[in-house]
Amino acid sequence: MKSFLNVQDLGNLKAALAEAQEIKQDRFKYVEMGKNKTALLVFFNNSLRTRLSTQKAALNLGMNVIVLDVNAGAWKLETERGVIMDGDKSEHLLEAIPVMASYCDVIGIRSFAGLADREYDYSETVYNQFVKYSGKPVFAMETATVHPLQAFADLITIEEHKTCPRPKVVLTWAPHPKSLPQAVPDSFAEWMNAADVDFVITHPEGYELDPRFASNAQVEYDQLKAFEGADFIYAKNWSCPGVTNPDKYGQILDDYHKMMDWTVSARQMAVTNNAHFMHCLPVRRGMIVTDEVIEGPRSLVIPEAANREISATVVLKRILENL
Ligand code: AN0
Ligand code: CP
Repeated sequence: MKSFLNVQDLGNLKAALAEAQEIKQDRFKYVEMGKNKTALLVFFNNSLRTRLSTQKAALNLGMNVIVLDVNAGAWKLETERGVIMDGDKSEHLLEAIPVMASYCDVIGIRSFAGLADREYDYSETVYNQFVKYSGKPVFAMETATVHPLQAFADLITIEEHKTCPRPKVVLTWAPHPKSLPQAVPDSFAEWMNAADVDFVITHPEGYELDPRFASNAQVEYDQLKAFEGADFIYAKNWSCPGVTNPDKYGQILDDYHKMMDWTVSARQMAVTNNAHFMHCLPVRRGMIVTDEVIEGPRSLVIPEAANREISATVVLKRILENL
């Protein structure tokens, strides 16, 4: 594997899920594989889980790890070509990428959507420059439009907790005070469409996800109706993807105070099939979900986060196999 952005990069999903379980049984099984190989993890944005779980995954495989927080200690990087660099950015990605690549064998990138220019974000400008100019395998640790390590961990978690062959999985929008990227719901939708689940998306009008990720997934604008009989509820806020309303791209469409009936609470969970609650974290309690639901016996947020180590180990292993 030379690049990890989309579900297809992993090939057969059932085989990848089996490999995840093999690694979960013995996370150091392939500790010899990464000997004298170095993973560089580049963060343009904050992280708790991705930072720790990806480092742990690299250590499971016997790799060395270097972590760079671009905005805390490195030179501020210009990412657009052709600009006169007279602002606060001291170095261009076009030099920084080959330099960083010279010190490592694999590069992970966290670079969120700017949410100002849809075309810039949806063409994965920053990630693709790393692919083009590093000459090394590159994997997404949440880029402008995708978060595949999260979606893979989510799928592993659903596989572990499902009690029927084809569970009903509902992705629900929930309120948030700040504009957030669409990467998590984009990837979740893409991966659920590829998995053996009955998938429904629910959100207020105007938040339609890009069809390259949502594809033909069923959209139900009535949240309570969508929740009926669900086995898994996956909550997430996202800003306007600008599909039906390009001028609103990256914006919050209605003041969150008016949207608080979308907060996942016992009221909606009551119509589900005793559904598990999922969220990628970090989560704002009282906005996305009530304390009662996230602390309740059906909440999977902690095992879900723990599975990030497993998804990252499988992905790094696949990359190492092809170095
Ligand atoms: C980010 C997002 O919504 O994309 C990261 C989630 C994993 N969340 C925040 O910025 C709060
Ligand atoms: N879920 C997730 O990616 O969390 P972090 O932003 O803390 O890495």
